[in-house]
Amino acid sequence: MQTLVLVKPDGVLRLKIGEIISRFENKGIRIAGLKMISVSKEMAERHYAVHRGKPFYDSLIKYIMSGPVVAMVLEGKDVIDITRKLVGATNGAKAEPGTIRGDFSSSIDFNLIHASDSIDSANYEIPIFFKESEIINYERVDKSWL
Ligand code: FUP
Repeated sequence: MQTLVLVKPDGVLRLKIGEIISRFENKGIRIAGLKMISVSKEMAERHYAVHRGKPFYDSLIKYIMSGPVVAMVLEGKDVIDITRKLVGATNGAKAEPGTIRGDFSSSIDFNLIHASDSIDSANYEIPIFFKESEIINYERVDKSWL
C-alpha cells in the first residue's frame, strides 16, 4: 500500500522537513519516493479537485503554490491509516499533541502537511506528483522487525 504525503510550503519554510521525515522513518514506514517541487496551478487544481467550489478553495490553491513543497510516496502495510494518525486532525488547533499538526500547527490555514485519506485518494494523488520511474523499490534493513 502507498500514500502521498506533501510537506506544504509552511513546513518547508519553517524548517520542518527533517523533523517530519524522521517521524515516518522512525515509525517504520518506507520512503519510496521523495522530491522538492514547485506546485503548478494545474497540479494544485488537480490535487484539490474535491474542494472546488468550497469557500477555502482559492486560498488552498494559493497556499500550496506559495513556496516549495516536499512530496513523498510512503509505502507499507496500513500506511494510509498510520500516516494519517501521525499527521493528526486537519485543524492544528485541535490536533492532538504528539501528532505533526498537533506539535507544529495552531490553525487550519497553515497545517504543514497533506496525507492521502484513502486508497482511492492515494491512487488519484500519487500520479499527479510522481512518475512511476520516480518510485523506488528497496528494502529497509530493519524490515524484519517492523
Ligand atoms: P486533511 O485530509 O486533514 O488534509 O483535510 P481536508 O482534505 O479535509 O482539507 C484539505 C485542506 O483544506 C486542509 F489541509 C486545510 C483546508 N481546509 C480549510 O481550510 N478549511 C476547512 O474547513 C477544511 C479544510
